[in-house]
Amino acid sequence: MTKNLGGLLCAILIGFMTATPSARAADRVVHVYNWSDYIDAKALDEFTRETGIKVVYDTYDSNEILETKLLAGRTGYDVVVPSATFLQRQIQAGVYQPLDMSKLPNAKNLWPEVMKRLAVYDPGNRFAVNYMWFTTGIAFNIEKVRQRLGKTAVDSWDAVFKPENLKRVADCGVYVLDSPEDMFAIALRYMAMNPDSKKPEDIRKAAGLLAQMRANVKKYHSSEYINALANGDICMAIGWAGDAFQARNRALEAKNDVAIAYVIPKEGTLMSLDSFAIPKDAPHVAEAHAFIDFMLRPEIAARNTSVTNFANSVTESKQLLDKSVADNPAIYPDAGTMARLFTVSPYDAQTQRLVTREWTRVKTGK
Ligand code: N2P
Repeated sequence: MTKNLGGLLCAILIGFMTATPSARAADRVVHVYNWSDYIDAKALDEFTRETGIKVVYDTYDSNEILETKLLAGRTGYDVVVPSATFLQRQIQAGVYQPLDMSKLPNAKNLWPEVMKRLAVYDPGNRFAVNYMWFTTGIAFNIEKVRQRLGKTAVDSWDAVFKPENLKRVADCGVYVLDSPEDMFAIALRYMAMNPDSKKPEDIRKAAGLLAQMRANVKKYHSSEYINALANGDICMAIGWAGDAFQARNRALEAKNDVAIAYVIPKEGTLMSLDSFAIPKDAPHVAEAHAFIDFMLRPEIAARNTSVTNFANSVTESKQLLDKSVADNPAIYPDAGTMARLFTVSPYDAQTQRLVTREWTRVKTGK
C-alpha cells in the first residue's frame, strides 16, 4: 500500500514536472500583425519551438488599414509593421512604446545605412527597427507585354502613364497598387515634379495623370497581383519588388509557361522602409521583443528574404543568401540604382484629406 502510494505520488510528480513547461509555454503568446506574403512561415514555427511562445499571426495589405486600427487603440497586437512615413506620424500620435534595446541584442546586426534612413522618420531609432526595404516598380508578363508593346521596352513609367501604351496592354489585365502614397509620389516624379510635394495644385495634377489610367486598369489592389500575375490572369502590375519576384517564382513552380519580370523604371521610384514597432497598449511586451529579436538573427532574416524576395537590413544575412537574390539589383539596389530612388515624408492632416479624396476620384471617377 505504502509502496503503491509512493509509486502514485511519483507518477503524479513526474506528470506534473513534464506538464508544467508545456502548460507554461501555452500561456506565452505574441500577436503579430504584418503585411501579407512577407515572412517565411517556417520561421514562425521555429520561433515557437525555440521559445515556447505561440504566434497569433494576422495580415493586412495597406498602411491605411493598419493605421485605422492603431488610432482606434486596443488592437491587441504586440508587433506591427508600418511603413516609415506612417510610422512617423503614428509615433507623433503616441501609439507606440519605445523599444527596450537591451531586449534586442540582435539589433547590433542592423545595417547602419538603413537605420540612418529610418532615423529620418524615427529620430534616434527609439520606436522601430527595420524589417524590410524595397522599391515600387512595374511587374509584367514578358511575353504578353512584348506581343502588345512590341519593341517598346518596359524600362520607363511611360509604359503605364502614356495612355496609348496602357491601352495596348489593358486587354491582358493591369492591376495598380491601392496605395495612394506610392502612386502620387510616382506620378509626381514622372511629371518631373517634387515627388514629396504637398502643394494642393501638384497633388491635383498628379491625380489627373493617375485618373486617366482608370479605363485601362482592371483592379486597384495591393496583394492579389502576386497570384494574378503568376496565373497569367493579368499581364502587368504596379507593385512592390519582392511581390513581383514571388509572382515570378510561383509561376516557375507551377511550370505554367508564365515568365514575370520586374523593373525599376529609369525615371526612378519610391523606396520604402517597413519596420517593427510595438503598440503602446501591447499586452505581451516581453514576447514582442523576443519575436523581433528572433527575426533579426542573420539566418532567420536570410530565410525571410529568400522566401519573400524583399531585402532585409541585417548586414550579416546577405552572405547567406543565394546569389540570385543578393546580386539582384532590383532586390538589393546597386549604387547606380540607389541614386534613382527617393523617399517621401508623411502627409500632414490637411494634405492627407486631399490625397484620400483625390485617390477615391482616381479609382471611381467620383
Ligand atoms: C508584402 C508587401 C510589403 C510591402 N506583400 C509594402 N509595405
